[in-house]
Amino acid sequence: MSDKKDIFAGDRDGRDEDDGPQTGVAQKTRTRTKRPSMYRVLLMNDDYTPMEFVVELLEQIFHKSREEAVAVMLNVHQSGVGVCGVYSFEIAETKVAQVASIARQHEHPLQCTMEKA
Ligand code: TYC
Repeated sequence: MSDKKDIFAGDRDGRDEDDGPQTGVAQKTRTRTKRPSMYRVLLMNDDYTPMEFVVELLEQIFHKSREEAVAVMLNVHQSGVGVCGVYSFEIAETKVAQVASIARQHEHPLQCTMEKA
Protein backbone atom coordinates (compact mmCIF):
# COMPACT_ATOMS: atom_id res chain seq x y z
CA MET A 1 0.00 0.00 0.00
CA SER A 2 1.14 3.60 -0.59
CA ASP A 3 1.79 6.01 2.25
CA LYS A 4 -1.50 7.88 1.58
CA LYS A 5 -3.80 7.98 4.56
CA ASP A 6 -6.47 5.28 4.46
CA ILE A 7 -9.62 7.30 5.20
CA PHE A 8 -11.76 4.14 5.70
CA ALA A 9 -9.42 2.59 8.21
CA GLY A 10 -11.36 0.54 10.71
CA ASP A 11 -14.81 1.24 9.22
CA ARG A 12 -14.97 -0.44 5.86
CA ASP A 13 -18.37 -1.99 6.41
CA GLY A 14 -20.10 1.20 7.63
CA ARG A 15 -21.56 -0.54 10.70
CA ASP A 16 -21.77 1.13 14.06
CA GLU A 17 -18.69 0.13 15.91
CA ASP A 18 -17.25 1.86 18.86
CA ASP A 19 -18.75 5.36 18.78
CA GLY A 20 -20.66 4.81 22.01
CA PRO A 21 -24.11 3.34 22.63
CA GLN A 22 -26.93 3.65 20.11
CA THR A 23 -29.79 5.41 21.87
CA GLY A 24 -33.56 5.40 21.49
CA VAL A 25 -36.59 3.60 22.85
CA ALA A 26 -37.17 0.13 21.54
CA GLN A 27 -40.77 0.05 20.42
CA LYS A 28 -42.97 -2.72 19.26
CA THR A 29 -46.58 -2.09 18.40
CA ARG A 30 -48.93 -4.85 19.42
CA THR A 31 -51.95 -5.35 17.20
CA ARG A 32 -54.89 -6.18 19.44
CA THR A 33 -57.38 -8.42 17.66
CA LYS A 34 -60.91 -8.38 19.00
CA ARG A 35 -63.32 -11.25 18.61
CA PRO A 36 -66.42 -9.99 16.80
CA SER A 37 -69.55 -9.38 18.88
CA MET A 38 -72.24 -11.96 18.20
CA TYR A 39 -75.92 -11.29 17.50
CA ARG A 40 -79.03 -13.43 18.01
CA VAL A 41 -81.45 -13.44 15.11
CA LEU A 42 -85.01 -13.60 16.47
CA LEU A 43 -88.22 -14.61 14.77
CA MET A 44 -91.53 -13.17 16.03
CA ASN A 45 -94.83 -14.94 16.10
CA ASP A 46 -97.88 -13.59 14.28
CA ASP A 47 -101.34 -14.96 13.53
CA TYR A 48 -101.11 -15.04 9.73
CA THR A 49 -97.83 -16.43 8.45
CA PRO A 50 -98.33 -20.14 7.61
CA MET A 51 -96.37 -22.63 9.72
CA GLU A 52 -95.03 -24.36 6.62
CA PHE A 53 -93.67 -21.07 5.26
CA VAL A 54 -91.75 -20.47 8.52
CA VAL A 55 -90.36 -24.03 8.52
CA GLU A 56 -89.12 -23.70 4.91
CA LEU A 57 -87.56 -20.32 5.66
CA LEU A 58 -85.71 -21.79 8.66
CA GLU A 59 -84.41 -24.59 6.43
CA GLN A 60 -83.35 -22.32 3.58
CA ILE A 61 -81.97 -19.25 5.35
CA PHE A 62 -80.85 -20.70 8.66
CA HIS A 63 -79.76 -24.13 7.36
CA LYS A 64 -81.88 -26.04 9.89
CA SER A 65 -82.83 -29.67 9.40
CA ARG A 66 -86.56 -30.30 8.98
CA GLU A 67 -86.78 -31.42 12.63
CA GLU A 68 -84.91 -28.39 13.98
CA ALA A 69 -86.95 -26.02 11.80
CA VAL A 70 -90.24 -27.48 13.07
CA ALA A 71 -89.00 -27.23 16.68
CA VAL A 72 -87.94 -23.56 16.30
CA MET A 73 -91.19 -22.66 14.51
CA LEU A 74 -93.32 -24.32 17.21
CA ASN A 75 -91.32 -22.62 19.95
CA VAL A 76 -91.95 -19.23 18.30
CA HIS A 77 -95.63 -20.09 17.75
CA GLN A 78 -96.09 -21.03 21.41
CA SER A 79 -93.85 -18.52 23.19
CA GLY A 80 -94.06 -15.52 20.84
CA VAL A 81 -90.37 -15.26 19.95
CA GLY A 82 -87.46 -17.61 19.27
CA VAL A 83 -83.79 -17.70 18.29
CA CYS A 84 -83.00 -18.80 14.72
CA GLY A 85 -79.23 -18.57 15.18
CA VAL A 86 -76.29 -16.52 16.51
CA TYR A 87 -73.99 -14.79 14.00
CA SER A 88 -71.50 -11.97 13.53
CA PHE A 89 -73.10 -8.56 12.85
CA GLU A 90 -72.92 -8.66 9.05
CA ILE A 91 -74.23 -12.22 8.77
CA ALA A 92 -77.10 -11.51 11.21
CA GLU A 93 -77.98 -8.33 9.30
CA THR A 94 -78.08 -10.27 6.03
CA LYS A 95 -80.33 -13.00 7.48
CA VAL A 96 -82.77 -10.40 8.86
CA ALA A 97 -82.89 -8.68 5.46
CA GLN A 98 -83.42 -12.02 3.65
CA VAL A 99 -86.34 -12.94 5.95
CA ALA A 100 -87.92 -9.48 5.44
CA SER A 101 -87.52 -9.77 1.67
CA ILE A 102 -89.01 -13.27 1.35
CA ALA A 103 -91.87 -12.49 3.78
CA ARG A 104 -92.67 -9.31 1.80
CA GLN A 105 -92.62 -11.18 -1.53
CA HIS A 106 -95.22 -13.60 -0.14
CA GLU A 107 -97.15 -10.84 1.64
CA HIS A 108 -96.74 -12.42 5.07
CA PRO A 109 -96.38 -10.16 8.12
CA LEU A 110 -93.48 -12.22 9.54
CA GLN A 111 -91.05 -10.12 11.59
CA CYS A 112 -87.38 -10.88 12.22
CA THR A 113 -84.95 -8.85 14.35
CA MET A 114 -81.45 -9.09 15.83
CA GLU A 115 -80.02 -8.33 19.27
CA LYS A 116 -76.55 -8.44 20.76
CA ALA A 117 -75.88 -11.87 22.28
N1 TYC B 1 -98.58 -18.46 14.46
C1 TYC B 1 -98.52 -18.83 13.06
C2 TYC B 1 -99.74 -19.67 12.70
O1 TYC B 1 -100.44 -20.14 13.58
C3 TYC B 1 -97.25 -19.63 12.75
C4 TYC B 1 -96.00 -18.85 12.96
C5 TYC B 1 -94.93 -19.43 13.60
C6 TYC B 1 -95.87 -17.54 12.50
C7 TYC B 1 -93.75 -18.75 13.79
C8 TYC B 1 -94.70 -16.84 12.67
O2 TYC B 1 -92.48 -16.77 13.49
C9 TYC B 1 -93.63 -17.44 13.33
N2 TYC B 1 -99.99 -19.84 11.41
